[in-house]
Amino acid sequence: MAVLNILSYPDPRLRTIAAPVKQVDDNIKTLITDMIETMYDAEGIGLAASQVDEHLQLIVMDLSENKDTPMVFINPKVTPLVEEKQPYEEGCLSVPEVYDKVERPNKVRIEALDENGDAIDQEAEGLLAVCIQHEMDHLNGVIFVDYLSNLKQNRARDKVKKVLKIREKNLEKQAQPSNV
Ligand code: QAP
Ligand code: CO
Repeated sequence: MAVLNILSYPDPRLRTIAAPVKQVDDNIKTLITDMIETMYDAEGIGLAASQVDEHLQLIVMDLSENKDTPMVFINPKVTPLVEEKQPYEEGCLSVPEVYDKVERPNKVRIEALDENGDAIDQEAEGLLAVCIQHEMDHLNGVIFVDYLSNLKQNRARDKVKKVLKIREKNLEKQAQPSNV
């Protein structure tokens, strides 16, 4: 088990297109376990492999209250079931402390494989529908801030830079406990 490094916006590696998973083998199973651990450690509800610099079509998610129901989607295909789009306030582990509304269809069909290589075919609404579309975007190199105005994208870039700097400082403090 390992907590993986999450790439931050605007890292160009987040623009890489993910390749399909060919076989759900032990390497993929280890990656799935590590991604779930990474998502819980960062207090996220969803994580795409692209965000940990693994360019494979793999998504983990946990929308449960007690964070005890991880979901895995391998080689997902998402089809909108409604034309109408609804706004939802999104965030992203790769864009820390930036949140904004994005409009997406709020009912979709999800076809994928699970962690055992078994087929998933389900209809999703609400947060699951929003989250799977957000994570699918990552596999195609798209980040939620791409849907926002240029002004908001620039602000997001500045904000992430600032947050990362503060986090780095806090890590230095932790590493040097004599500096009280
Ligand atoms: C994607 O995002 C999502 O900025 C998953 O400081 C989010 O798990 C889809 C997070 C909302 C739909 C709606 C973000 C944690 C987590 C932050 C996440 C942060 C700490 C984001
Ligand atoms: Co994201």
